[in-house]
Amino acid sequence: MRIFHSPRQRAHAPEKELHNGAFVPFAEHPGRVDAILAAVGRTEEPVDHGEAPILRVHGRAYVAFLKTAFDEWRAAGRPGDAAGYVWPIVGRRPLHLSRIDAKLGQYSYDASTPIAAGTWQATYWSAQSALSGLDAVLGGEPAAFALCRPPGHHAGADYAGGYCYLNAAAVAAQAAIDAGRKRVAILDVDYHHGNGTQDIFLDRGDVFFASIHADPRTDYPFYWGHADEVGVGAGEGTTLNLPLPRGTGIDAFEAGLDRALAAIAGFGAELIVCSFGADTFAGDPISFFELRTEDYAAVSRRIAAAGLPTLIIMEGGYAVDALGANVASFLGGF
Ligand code: SP5
Ligand code: ZN
Repeated sequence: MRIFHSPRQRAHAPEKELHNGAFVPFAEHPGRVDAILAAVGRTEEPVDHGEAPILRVHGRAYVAFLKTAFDEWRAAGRPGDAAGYVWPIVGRRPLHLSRIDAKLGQYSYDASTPIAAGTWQATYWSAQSALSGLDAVLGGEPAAFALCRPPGHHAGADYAGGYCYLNAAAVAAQAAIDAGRKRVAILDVDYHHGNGTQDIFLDRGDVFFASIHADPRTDYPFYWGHADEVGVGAGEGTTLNLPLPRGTGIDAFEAGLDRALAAIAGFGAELIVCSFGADTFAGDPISFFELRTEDYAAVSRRIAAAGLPTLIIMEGGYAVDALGANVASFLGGF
């Protein structure tokens, strides 16, 4: 399988995140990619598709913020990486904010997504890896893997969160539509709900979003991913949320997967973009599902059996010692 990744994605390396009341080492670190690269072997440098496909999904003001936030933070005399401390609750109408702290609140929703010196470069090339993977799949490959990092599925059109800045899966799905595909499905099998992806396509009838994830009553991102979120307007019925309880193992996970795949088939998708997180692993330090390394091959065989061209996008997975084997197992099922 062709695998796309740029070393420029390493530039993103925040030091700390706020977690359960304390600053702790940043869990989404470059060592994750090292572990995956050691297991999967040869990768290809993505082609630069420019900013246009990113701006099909993300707002211009948000993109401008991502580019300058770190410099603005340092210009304000702040140490470390840029992170917010105040968030709007009364609606996020466009405001001409000038202070960096105000902008961080406007364009993010949590305190675990700091912007570091290399964040823009890394998230830009992560999106380019997804776009190059899409090119491979549109060109006839049955499947391709975009080794995205930072991940993307928590990022919305104009917000960062959950270690995510640009939404690579959404950028690729939109690019597939723009390349002439009529119906695209995004299948999100990360432990966490892909709230950013859902928000981006919530009112769209041409992009189906299906997600299997930890029940948001107990798990991040809490405010999205409940079973009653089914889409709005032209997108009503093209969002499917399948929350599962902590402790879920492969049998219940596969039952959810089969429901998602049946819905995707019923929708008539021509292509699947799969947001893949290995944080469903039993040994994941921040998650509570019970999948084993060999289960990932079983999951991906079921996805491959749908018979649709599939672009795999790397999302979460924090058990670094097992991450390479888990990703290799998943790719092997294709
Ligand atoms: C892409 C993805 O999997 N994002 C997950 C974001 C979850 N954020 C909330 C939990 C943060 C836990 N941080 C723990 C750090 C331990 N060193
Ligand atoms: Zn996750």
